[in-house]
Order: sequence, then C-alpha cells, then structure tokens
Amino acid sequence: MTKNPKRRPKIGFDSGPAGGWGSAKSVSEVLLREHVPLSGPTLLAEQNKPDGYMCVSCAWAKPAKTHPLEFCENGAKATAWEVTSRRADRAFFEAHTLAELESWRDHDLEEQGRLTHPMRWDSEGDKYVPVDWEEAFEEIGRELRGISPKQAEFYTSGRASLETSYMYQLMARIYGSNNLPDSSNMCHESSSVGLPESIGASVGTAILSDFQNCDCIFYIAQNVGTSSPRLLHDLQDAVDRGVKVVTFNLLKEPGLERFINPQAPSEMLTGKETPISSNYYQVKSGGDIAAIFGISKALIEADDALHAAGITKVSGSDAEPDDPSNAAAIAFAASIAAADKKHVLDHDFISTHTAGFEEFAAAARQYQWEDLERVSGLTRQQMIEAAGIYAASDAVLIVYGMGLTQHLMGVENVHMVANLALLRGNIGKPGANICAVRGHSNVQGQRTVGITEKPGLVPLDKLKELYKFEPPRWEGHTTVDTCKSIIEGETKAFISLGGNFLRAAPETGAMEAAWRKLRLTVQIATKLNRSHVIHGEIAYLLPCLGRIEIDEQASGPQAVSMESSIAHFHGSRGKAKPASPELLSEPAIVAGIAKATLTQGEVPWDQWVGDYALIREAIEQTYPETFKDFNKRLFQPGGIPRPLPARERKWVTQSGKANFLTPPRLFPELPEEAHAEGVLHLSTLRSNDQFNTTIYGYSDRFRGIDGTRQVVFMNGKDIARLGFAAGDVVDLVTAMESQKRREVKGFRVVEYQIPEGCCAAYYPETNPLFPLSHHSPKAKTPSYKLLPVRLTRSDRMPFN
Ligand SMILES: Nc1nc2c(c(=O)[nH]1)N[C@H]1C(S)=C(S)[C@@H](COP(=O)(O)OP(=O)(O)OC[C@H]3O[C@@H](n4cnc5c(=O)[nH]c(N)nc54)[C@H](O)[C@@H]3O)O[C@H]1N2
Ligand SMILES: Nc1nc2c(c(=O)[nH]1)N[C@H]1C(S)=C(S)[C@@H](COP(=O)(O)OP(=O)(O)OC[C@H]3O[C@@H](n4cnc5c(=O)[nH]c(N)nc54)[C@H](O)[C@@H]3O)O[C@H]1N2
Ligand SMILES: [Mo]
Repeated sequence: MTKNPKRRPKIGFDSGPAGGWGSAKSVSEVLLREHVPLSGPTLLAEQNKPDGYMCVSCAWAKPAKTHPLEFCENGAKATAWEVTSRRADRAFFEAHTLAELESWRDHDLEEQGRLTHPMRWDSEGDKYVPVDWEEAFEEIGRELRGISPKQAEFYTSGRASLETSYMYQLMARIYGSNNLPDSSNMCHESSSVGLPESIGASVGTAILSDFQNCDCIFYIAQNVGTSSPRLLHDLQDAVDRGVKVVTFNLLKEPGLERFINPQAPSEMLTGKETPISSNYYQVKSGGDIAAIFGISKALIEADDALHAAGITKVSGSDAEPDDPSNAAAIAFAASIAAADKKHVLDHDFISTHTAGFEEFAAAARQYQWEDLERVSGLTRQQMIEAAGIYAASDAVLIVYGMGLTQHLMGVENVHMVANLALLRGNIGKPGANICAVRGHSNVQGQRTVGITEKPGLVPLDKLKELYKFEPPRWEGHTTVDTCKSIIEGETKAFISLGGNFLRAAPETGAMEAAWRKLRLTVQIATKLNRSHVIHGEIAYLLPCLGRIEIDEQASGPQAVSMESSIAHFHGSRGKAKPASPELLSEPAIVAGIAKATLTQGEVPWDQWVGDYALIREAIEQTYPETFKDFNKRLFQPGGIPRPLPARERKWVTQSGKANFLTPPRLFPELPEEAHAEGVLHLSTLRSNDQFNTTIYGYSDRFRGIDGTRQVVFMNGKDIARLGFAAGDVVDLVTAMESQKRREVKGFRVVEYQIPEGCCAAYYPETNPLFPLSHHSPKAKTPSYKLLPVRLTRSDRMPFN
C-alpha cells in the first residue's frame, strides 16, 4: 500500500499563476509517479486532436484548429492515471481482504493501478476472486430477473461514450426500469431543469466562437484553473483582445486571477502573466441571486430614470433624468449615456422575445439595497459597477459552474443567469450566450442519448418501434431518490457504469450501512474505489478498457464518441495498449449483461459489439435530427454541432418565448438551528490534484496547500470570533437535522480570502456531513455548495 505522505503539510505558500512552471512540474511528477511508459508523452500529443482520443478529464471543447499540445495539467494527469503501468492484479486481491481495504484512503485504493480481471466477492475469505466473464453475466442476469425492475438501479458516471450509454439505457428500459440515476443529477441537473424553463434549451447555448466574438465575459462560480484548464486558453485570447472578465466567486481563486500559458515558450521563459479577471467579486455562498438582482436593479432603475426623463434613446450627455430621488441610478444612467450607449435594456428584444419581464422588474425594483448587500456579500457600489460593465458591452458571454448549480436554489440560480442575459438580448447573437461548463467528459452526451430517469425526455415510442418492446413509462430514480431507496431497503441491485457512487453521494454514513445490505452490486470500472470495497451480498467487480486504449473488435479497432460542454460531438480513437488482455470494452460488458438478463426486445447486441458504427447508426435512427450523418461526420474537425434552437432565438418553451422567471426569495429557507450563533455555511470544492473522488495527490498549489486535504478554509475574522487560530485542528458538525449527528474529524483551520460566515473544504471527505434531504426540491441536486456547519475543537489529529 502507498504510505501516507511523510512530508509535513505546507500551508499558505504563494501559489503562483495558473499554468506556468507549476503546471509543468505537476505533470512531470504524475508521469513519474505513475510509471507511465515511454509512449506516454507521445500519447499526450494525440489528446483532443481531430483523429486522436478525447481527454478523459473534463468536457471542454476540442477546437478545429488545435494547439500543438491540446492538453492541460489535469488532462495529462488523467491520462497518466489511466495508462499507468501499476496494476491491481490477482496477487493484489489475494493479499488483501475487503475489510482491510476499507480502512484505506481513496488515493491509496486507486493508486494500486488498473484492474486486470473480472472478479466476484468470496464471502469466506472476504476477498475478490477471479471469475469467468460468462459466469459473471449469467449470475447477474439471473439475479436481475429475480427482482422487480423497480428494485434495480442503473447508475452512470459521466465518462462512458455515447455508444455505451445508448446501449446501457436501452438495456435498462427493455429490462423494465427507468431507474437511470447519473452523475449529472449531482452536477448540472439544476441547468437541465432551469434552462429549459427559461430559454427552452436543456444545455448551454454557447459555442467556441462566442469566446472570440464577445466583448465581455461574466464568469460565475466556476474554478477554471482547476476544473477546466484548457478553457484558460480561450479566456486568455479574449483578455488579449481587451475583453473584460467579470468574476463572481466565493473564494479568491488564483486560477481565476492570472495565467501563464504552459505551451507558450516565451511566456514560460519570461514569466509573462495574463491577468484573467478584470473585476473580482467575492460573493457569499448562495449569494448569487441577490448579486444578480442587484445588477438587474441597477440596470432597470437606470432605464426607468431615462424613461422618466423622456429619454428613450440616449446619445452624448443628453441623459438628465429628472427624478433626483435615486442618485445612484442617475449617476449610473449618466455613465451609460457617457459611454454613448443607445439604451440600458434591450427593449426591442424584451418585447419581441420574452415573457415575464414586468414581474421580474418589479421584484428587482422592490428589493432594498441593504438586503441585496447582506445576502450577496457585495456592496451596492460593486453591483452597480458590474452593471455598468454589463451595460457598456454589446455581447456578453455568461459562463457558470457548480457554485451555482449545487444549491437548494440551484434552479433559481440558473433562472437568474438567464434573466440577466435576457435584459440586454445577450442570447442568440454572436458572442452572447450562456455557457454551462460541464464536468465529466461525456456527461452532457449521455443525457442526449437517453441516460435519464425522466421518461418524458426519451423518444420511447421510437425505441419501442425499433426494438419491439414495451418501454416502462414511470418516472425513475435520480441519485437522491436512489440513495433514499437504498437506505430504506427498497433497492436490491445496483449496477454501476463507472463512478464511485458511495463517495460522490450525500449521507455517507447511512449509505455505507445500507449498501452492504444490497442483494447485488455490479461495478464496471477501471480502478478500485470505496464503492467496490464496500459491497452487496453478491458483488462483481468487472474491469473495462479505458477510452485511451485500443479497442479491438470483430470489425477492427473501434472509435467511440462524446459530446463536449459546447454541444459538439467528437469521435475518439484509443491509442494505448490495453492494461490487461482480460479486459472487455464497456459496450461488450453491457451487451454481456443485457443478453444474460433480457427476455424481450430485438437488439443485435453481438453485431453492435463487433462494429460500433452500427450503434451509431441506431443512435441516428433514434435521433435523426441531432445525429444526422453521424458516422460520416464522426471525425470532422471541430466536431458535429448539435442543433441548439435557442442560439437562433427559437424558444422551445410553453410560452414560445424566453421567460424571465422570478425566484420567490433571495436565499434558501434554512431550518432555525442553521441561523444560530457560530454556524458557518460550508461549500465543498475540488483541488487541482483530484478528479472528483479520484485523488491524484495531496497538493492544491493554487490555494497554497501541500501534503494534506484535511483543511477548512475560513475568513480570519471568523477564526478569531470562534476562538480559533490558523493551524488549529477542528471537527465539522452539521448544523441541521441535528437529531442525527453528522460529523467529520480532524481538519486544520486555514485562513483564506473567503467572505465572513462562509467556509470551504474538499469533497469527498466532507460528504458524510450532507443530509439526504438537503437538495434542490426541483432538480434534486444536492446542496454541496451550502451546508450549515459548526466547528468544534478536535481531539483527533488530521489523518493526512
Ligand atoms: N481538476 C479537476 N477538474 C475537474 C473535476 C475535478 O474534480 N478536478 N471535476 C469535473 C466535474 S465532474 C465538474 S462538475 C467540474 C466542476 O468544476 P467547477 O464548476 O469549477 O466546480 P468546483 O470545483 O466544485 O468549484 C466551484 C467554484 O464555485 C465557487 N463557489 C462555491 N460556492 C459558490 C457560490 O455560492 N457562489 C459563487 N459565485 N461561487 C461559489 C468555488 O469557490 C469554486 O471556485 O470540474 C470537472 N473538472
Ligand atoms: N460534496 C460534494 N459531492 C459531490 C460534488 C461536490 O462538488 N461536492 N460534486 C458532484 C459531481 S459534480 C459529480 S460529477 C459526482 C462524481 O461522481 P462519480 O462520477 O460517481 O465519481 P468519479 O469520482 O468521477 O468516479 C471515479 C471512478 O470511475 C471509474 N472510472 C474511471 N474511468 C472509467 C472508465 O473509463 N470506465 C469506467 N467504467 N469506469 C471508470 C474509476 O473506477 C474511478 O474510481 O460527484 C458529486 N459529489
Ligand atoms: Mo460533475
């Protein structure tokens, strides 16, 4: 087992810019540590190239004209992690019981390397022992046939290809289940619910050229340097053109402040940094609705003032609003006028294209600045300043991430993003759109080909016609519903296409206990994780090929495909030698389970596995408009654009218009105990040395942390007010639903630039704190970015 890092934790060092030598060093460290074969660097050169493989890390776009090396620090780490020469092989599983492995850390489990052979848990020795593939499929099929389809869950992490995902959802539906929870339920589900209501689009509307055509970017709640570093190139290019990047984030994130392009030798040698954010507003956790209301209020009241003065078209310094009661609005209107702008709001757009403006405007006018300031954590001046930049720009691109979606009011956050865009027609024109930055590399695409618990989103009649079966029409389980059903003992079987559900989901304590009572757990995976070492009565661990590996089938080496954050489909060809000859591809494993389980439906499973082009044909038949000429265009440079009606200002909503949707309040209602003295709002985050529950290492160089992940970032005033000092060790206790104690122990206090009343710590170490009920009521996305907690002095030293 990998030993605990012996180096002493280092905290608070200067992190340096995003990219730069820190990034280069971090990449070379991981290549060495993972004993990546010499072909590794050559492999990296193929990443995200038109005919290469799609990165297995994030979902950022693959451009038509690529950089010489189209990968980033985290893409390189993810590649090294997959093509590592380390192996969790027969000898490893012979040497360790699962009871022993349960005490290992996330990092140490995955660090053992790639899984090499199919396994079944042996209860006598408490070990995973080798099993024959066919035997495994046969027993899984028998078990699934023995329960009601409602008692089975088919989870997907967002990495599986379009081809595998299409097969997987088809298998689940022919079996009779819509229980298709997926990682996006915990991620961008608030967008999947909120954007259709606002603008009739289930995904963001931005494409890469919007970065080239915008004259301003509002960058909200996304940590680009860590989570999607390749996007930094697009931001850098925009900044070089003079585009303002206006950032709203809970933390001061160094990756959002400055960047050195690690692929530009001159920048590396001279240390030339590009400042990313022109304006950086630190909002409180959950403060974005108030912040955007503040900006909207400034805009709407300035517009009102101009109208009151009879000035609808402003030019030069004619703007002399005659209602002196609102000095700020007047000053603001004058500044707009000085900038020679025609209007503050785009009234033509609002009247032609939208509904609900009056209600929204009335709410914005009504909110008091003091309330907006208190909830957002920003000053009135800051909100007016941001509004001024917004109004002075012709094409504003709004980019956002998890800091908006993972909230009780995540859907309302997304509505507010759309409201802001609609005020000035910032949607459906070059440079102006909404960019929802996705996480997993195919999480968006899986939804596109039918991975969803919502039957209304799938062309069920088409599936029925093509495959001759009666699809289930009932609403399936989201991840939160799945957790509930597992905890209540309703669920009997959990099939997992990748991922680490037990670590990623909330309510870890109750989930781990209930997980052991499942009748059947089947894990299709590349590396060992905690969702495998804790397991059901009958447990299979089925190793699969990774996307970077050559996938040889009857018709030759296969390609697969995915959808990027900007709704383009791309082909991907594996280039590396498989980690073990005993691995099967994901499509082959899904087909194996399907054939052993299903008693109805006509699907050519074997032909599909022999030639993935046939699966793509089936996808095209199911979704003819979205996947027109799919096979022919698979490797088209820049990808196949998916139709996005909202980009053309076609609003596929009930009203046929884009809707201003007014949130009922500024901030979520929390139980009374959450307002008690000493309670802080915890936001859970990622470091740049992890990919979700995959922990590459213990360094977060951006935030100046090395050698530990057991830290809690706090405002200096809160540290003092609560009687702590930086470096103290504390426990975190959930300050809601306290009849059940939820706590995590041994976290070092780190002073950080974070608003008072808020604190932050890493996920997944903090997941035991989250009550299952603590999620957006509409999207069921857990509120991972705001949980009331208390801090108490710890009797436990940090684990690492
Ligand atoms: N290196 C790395 N890359 C990744 C991943 C990873 O784990 N590691 N995960 C992938 C996945 S699945 C996803 S979904 C994406 C996630 O990528 P992000 O969307 O960047 O998600 P987080 O890292 O959780 O951080 C969210 C950011 O929101 C800020 N924030 C938190 N709460 C609030 C709030 O209430 N308001 C505002 N305005 N800001 C807030 C935090 O300070 C943080 O900067 O990244 C993907 N890429
Ligand atoms: N507290 C808190 N919790 C969160 C979040 C948060 O911000 N805070 N973020 C949420 C978000 S945004 C997400 S997306 C989820 C992530 O939840 P998941 O997607 O379930 O988790 P991952 O950590 O991405 O899964 C890692 C595992 O996937 C397997 N794997 C890797 N590559 C492959 C492959 O090619 N094929 C197969 N079959 N398996 C593979 C490996 O075995 C690895 O151990 O977590 C959520 N949980
Ligand atoms: Mo995600």
